[in-house]
Amino acid sequence: MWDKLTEIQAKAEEAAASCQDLASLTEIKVAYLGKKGEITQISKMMGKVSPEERPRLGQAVNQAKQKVEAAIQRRMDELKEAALQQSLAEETADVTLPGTVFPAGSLHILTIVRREIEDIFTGMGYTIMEGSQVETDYYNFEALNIPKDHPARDMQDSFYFSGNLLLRTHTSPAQAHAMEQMQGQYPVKIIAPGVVYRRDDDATHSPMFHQVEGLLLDEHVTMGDLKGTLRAFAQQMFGAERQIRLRPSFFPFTEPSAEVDVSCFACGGAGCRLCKGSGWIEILGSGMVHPHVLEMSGYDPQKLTGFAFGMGVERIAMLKYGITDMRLLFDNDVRFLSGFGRA
Ligand code: 2NL
Repeated sequence: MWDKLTEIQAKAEEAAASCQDLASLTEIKVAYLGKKGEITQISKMMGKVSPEERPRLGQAVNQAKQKVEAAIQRRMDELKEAALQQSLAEETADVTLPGTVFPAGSLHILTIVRREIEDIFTGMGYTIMEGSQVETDYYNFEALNIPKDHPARDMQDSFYFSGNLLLRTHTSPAQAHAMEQMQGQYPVKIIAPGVVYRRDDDATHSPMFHQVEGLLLDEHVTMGDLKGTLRAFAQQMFGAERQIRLRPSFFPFTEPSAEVDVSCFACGGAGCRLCKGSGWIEILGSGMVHPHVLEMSGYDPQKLTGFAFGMGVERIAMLKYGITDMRLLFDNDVRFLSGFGRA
């Protein structure tokens, strides 16, 4: 039996070592170590040897098993490695094949334009303030000098939750909060971008739209500072050659107030269809902060002055990118929205 065991082990090791593929290696494993395998058979004959010899034979059978298992494993590793090396040598990748193209998203044009406006003013040292969309009557109207009988306060014109709470109709309340928080300290130099709501819905009005307002409070701030600041904005937004002009206007929260026009960027000011022959295009409203607004927010109008302005992001975007129908901005048609590139 001893000789037989030695012989089987040698045969098995030799078979494993010379085996050429994984399938026959599995067959070899079954043939020697399987349920009816040759080595298994020997271990089943244990009863036929004398009790004294049994432990030694048991040990020898186990050792033979381990050796054969190791030989099979070694050969398996060799065959797998060889297969890998062969596939690495044979397989080539065609790097000229077109890859899978995933549709890339892009920013909404209003986001692009809002960021352009923000970048221009942060470049001039302004800080961005985002207020909340739900406001009280006080911050949306009262603190901005909008009297109780003003038409904007009508239910027809604003979205109310209750008598006192409404969706902000402009971003000014964010600035009123900021002034109040500053507790009379200055300078205040902020812009307030964001969404606002009004009860309008037609070809040129959306009930939800976007504004960017700006506010500068300090000693000795003049209308000249206002004009220089807005000219710098207009030139960065619409071209270095642009000029601006101020026309008298009215807002409850500024005095004096002015509409701001930019020289037409389509015709350079000569007059064309875009500027309706005038050479000028209205882009925003502005003015010197009303003394009463300063007072209500804790500032002394004898000590300091300030300017403020506000613009509609939709209007700026439509002008700059030649969009003729505002509804395109809100229809979510990807064929339109993806036309502005830039991710
Ligand atoms: C427009 C005009 C404007 C302001 C907004 C403002 C804010 C505070 C105090 C004073 Cl806290 N003024 N904002 C001033 C003038 C004009 O917006 O046509 N917006 C689209």
